Amino acid sequence: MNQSRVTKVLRQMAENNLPQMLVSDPAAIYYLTGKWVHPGERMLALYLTQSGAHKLFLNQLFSVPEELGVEKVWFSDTDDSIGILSRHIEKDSPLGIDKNWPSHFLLRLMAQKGDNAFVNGSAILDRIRSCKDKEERDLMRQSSRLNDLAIERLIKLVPRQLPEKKLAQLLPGIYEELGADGCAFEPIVAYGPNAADPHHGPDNTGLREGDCVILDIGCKKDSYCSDMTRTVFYKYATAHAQKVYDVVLEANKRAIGAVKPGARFCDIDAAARNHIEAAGYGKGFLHRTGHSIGLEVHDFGDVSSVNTDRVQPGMIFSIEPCVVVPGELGIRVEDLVLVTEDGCEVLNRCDKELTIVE
Ligand SMILES: [Mn+2]
Repeated sequence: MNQSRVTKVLRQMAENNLPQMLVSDPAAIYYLTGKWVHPGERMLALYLTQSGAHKLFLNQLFSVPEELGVEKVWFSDTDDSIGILSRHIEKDSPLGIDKNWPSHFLLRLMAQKGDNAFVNGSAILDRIRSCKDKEERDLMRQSSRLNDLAIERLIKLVPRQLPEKKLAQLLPGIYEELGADGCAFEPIVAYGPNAADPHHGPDNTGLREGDCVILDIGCKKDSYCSDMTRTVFYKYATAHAQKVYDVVLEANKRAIGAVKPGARFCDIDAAARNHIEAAGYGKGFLHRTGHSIGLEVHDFGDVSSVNTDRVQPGMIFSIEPCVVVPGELGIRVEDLVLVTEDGCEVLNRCDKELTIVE
């Protein structure tokens, strides 16, 4: 167990009058124990209690180190896992539940422990995880460094004129050569009009001169995710494409310029969105400006017009304004930023000025 993280969680639980909590999200359990368990459909839960008698409930099929620093309660596939869990939960006392715990577990537990007040306990861990500690900041830097190197290699391969799918298929090999632990998500490779779909799945589309090329890629390194987008052009960029590119790049820079402790996420979103709207492309900015990232590509918290939370040092999130023009093109420029004491550190150093590859 990572004692300093567990202590932070217990302190926040106390402030929220929560004596006990079940953590079931594998990423949150990794965050607290340093061990990944991917239980599939089987039950997995870390029980945290102010009494200090924490317990990890897990199926015998999964192995964890002997010295995990927490008592283990094992069960088999034929045991009543919820019945075993419920015997360890304090009666008449509120219980925090993970927001993503499958309802078939929760409903059975509620039926057995009707006297407990069940509350969403995720906000506590989500907020603690949103501010990365020193170790995590270094891991996030390393992951983004590898992603910088990977996208530079991928951009060099664009002139081969491979279909989108074939170019995307080269990425896992690049990550492996660089020492990353694979893709953090399905890479997006989109040419020309396909780039107007923000989540375009790479297909057999071929590359034509004048196409924009969106590359939205991320790797994992030591469990931490990177995520970056660059849009380059093959052979030439039309005057309109250049204009749109300038608008998106400036929106990216303005949003990054707005990142500092105390700023609200919605203000950062506005810094990008207002610029794009003023340029007349507001309808083409289809999504929020960014999302938090860490152990998961989309961690809790986003850079959107409705998030009035204030930014704090240690938070890491993406800045990824876009403009799509259906039938013609899509432009997105995405960097990860780490909030510092007086501004932010941009984790991606790969060039983002308009690039034409030949
Ligand atoms: Mn992203």
